[in-house]
Amino acid sequence: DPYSTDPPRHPALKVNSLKPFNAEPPPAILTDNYITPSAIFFKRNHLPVPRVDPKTYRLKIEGLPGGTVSLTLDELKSLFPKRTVTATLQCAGNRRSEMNKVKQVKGLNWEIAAISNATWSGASLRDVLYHYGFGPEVAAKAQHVQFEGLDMDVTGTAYGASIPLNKATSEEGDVLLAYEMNGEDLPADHGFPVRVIVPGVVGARNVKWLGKIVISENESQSHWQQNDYKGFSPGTDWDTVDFKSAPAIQELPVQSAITNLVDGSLIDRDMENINVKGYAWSGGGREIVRVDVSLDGGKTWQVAKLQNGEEGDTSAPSPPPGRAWAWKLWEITIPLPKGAQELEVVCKAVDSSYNTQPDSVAPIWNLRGVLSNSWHRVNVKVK
Ligand code: MTE
Ligand code: MO
Repeated sequence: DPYSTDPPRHPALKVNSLKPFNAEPPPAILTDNYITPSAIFFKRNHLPVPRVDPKTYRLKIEGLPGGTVSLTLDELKSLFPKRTVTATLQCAGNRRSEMNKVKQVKGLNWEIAAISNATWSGASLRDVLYHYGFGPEVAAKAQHVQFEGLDMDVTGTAYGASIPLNKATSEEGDVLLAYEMNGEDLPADHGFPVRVIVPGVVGARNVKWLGKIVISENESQSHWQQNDYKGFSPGTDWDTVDFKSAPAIQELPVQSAITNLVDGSLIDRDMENINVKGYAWSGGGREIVRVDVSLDGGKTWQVAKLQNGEEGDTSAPSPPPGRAWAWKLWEITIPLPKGAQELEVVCKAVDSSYNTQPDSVAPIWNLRGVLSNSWHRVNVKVK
């Protein structure tokens, strides 16, 4: 069994698939902390977890003028300043289960917690590339940076993905070769000893157990870059889909969800107020500027209070424009409407480009069930 060396996992996780391991935390605990504890951070593996010996680990870099670079873990840690970024990762399939209710899609049935937030520390990819000779001559010929994992399928094919060269090499891209998560060595499930963190970009490009970086004219040719993680029209089916016709997902659209209320649950009619909590995040470093909450399915709205650091921490600075990589948690207390027997609680977020979420799932339905970001709706009964 290639999965026999997978690490132990936290029992609170809701498992979507055991081999490979895919799991999300219960929504109610997801937003207990601004920084998600690593043990309950969602886990999305396509393959068995590779067990990498940090002493013999080498990170290879191809496509620079001096030929292939081979870096040890110690070199990565000692030659480059350690930088820390707080960044939210979200799987393209987060909230896929809501698409499944409209019409069956192909993929893991994620609910609302294939998203988590951590602090990541490591070397800046930009620093490393410039150190080994990246410059205008390389930039003139290349457009993409490919990443290859050390995890492999039975045919020996490794997980792979790529990002645009400019994201990888610009100062404002904040791309990390991370060796720490939440102040500790990366856990086995999250890419030990090194993973790439591409803030603002879909989880799939944040390659774990990083073995190789290739600066190239081409995108990664991997299945996951070419034939997966792309969006299509609701009218496209498996007989007509042409994966070459759509771009690979990079930056994700604006997202939010309610975490403290369960669909179909009861609330006591004697309660004065209802408290609604959740998360909100947008891709591409676009900051969440507002979250609207409705108790009547979207007829009337109120604005939630945003939190961009641990609760009670009023010193959390606003990120520089275009570099808001971390989610915001939000909360609102609303008087319980008199006489209401049922509430349709809804949230929607607005990002710094004034993008907002679509109101329903059907118009954004797609056969792979990705990019599911419609208004999050939870029905509760008042008794
Ligand atoms: N990297 C490797 N090497 N293998 C993988 O299966 N899964 C990707 C990405 N990086 C994956 C990978 C996907 S689809 C997501 S959503 C994120 O890792 C999940 O990261 P996490 O498990 O740390 O939450
Ligand atoms: Mo993913």
